[in-house]
Amino acid sequence: MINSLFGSAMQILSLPFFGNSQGTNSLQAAQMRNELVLFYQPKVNMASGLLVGVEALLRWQHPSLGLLTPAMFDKAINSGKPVVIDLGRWAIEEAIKQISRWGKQGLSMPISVNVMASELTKEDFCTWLDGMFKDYPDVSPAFLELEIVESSQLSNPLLHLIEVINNCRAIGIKVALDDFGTGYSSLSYVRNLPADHVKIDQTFVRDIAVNDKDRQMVRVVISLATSFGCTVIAEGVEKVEDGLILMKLGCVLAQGYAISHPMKASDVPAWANSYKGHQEWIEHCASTPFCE
Ligand code: G
Ligand code: MN
Repeated sequence: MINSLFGSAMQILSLPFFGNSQGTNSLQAAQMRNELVLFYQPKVNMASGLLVGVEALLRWQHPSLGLLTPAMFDKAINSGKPVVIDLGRWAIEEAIKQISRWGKQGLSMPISVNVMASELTKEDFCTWLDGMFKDYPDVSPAFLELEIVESSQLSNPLLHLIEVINNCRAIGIKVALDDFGTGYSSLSYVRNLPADHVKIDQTFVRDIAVNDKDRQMVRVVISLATSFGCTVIAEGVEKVEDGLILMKLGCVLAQGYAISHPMKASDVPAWANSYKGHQEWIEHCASTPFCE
């Protein structure tokens, strides 16, 4: 198991040498060798055709295996144990730097970052985050969104988590509940955690055109989320048809291969300038009363 990346310098320095290490510390070693990068996947409003932001997704540019997604990390590390990726603070810092870089190029682009609930309650997250925004005064906290993935630690102190989220939202940071519907405590999360968005997990979206149960599930999640004042975004939208079904169910925000695969930071500005929306989605909305 990979423990916190933010352990003491001694821990980091005492890693078995970074070179070809195949041990449990390989992800840390990869991070030290600058092999970890963030790719960015657009999130759009299907009704208006507008780009609303990008999600930062972790990738490992492995020296021999090539570009790896987190699902492939296990194989690369080969430790026989599940890899716990708690690189939330590193990813947040990278995202803030990227918002700043894009801002200087004239691109205003909110970024959402995946963080485990357990990372938010560790050490003093709010003080650390405050420090980040002091270091990058050109970045508005409103451009950062935290996509919270449920922690598997049942002992996770819920009150502390709520306090951290409230503090983040008080300075303008947006909060999304990620992979919604898959975790053991999704229902209590949406009840207890103050959030702006709920992200419908891609496993419910994948077969939405053919699986009635998935469609009902999405319908219920939309109804639940909106009744708690959250906006819903669907991930894993692979076909234009899936987007039309989602819009009919009341979800206009989407992310997925039908829009774009995740891409390098340097490809985002050109993509953002050329994206005009999907005609079928825009036309569907134009002909539907009360479409957002
Ligand atoms: O739920 P989470 O945000 O962790 O999932 C993001 C992952 O899903 C990323 O690794 C991304 O590459 C992948 N992904 C994004 N869009 C799609 C899609 O439309 N289809 C599939 N199968 N995977 C996707
Ligand atoms: Mn996510």
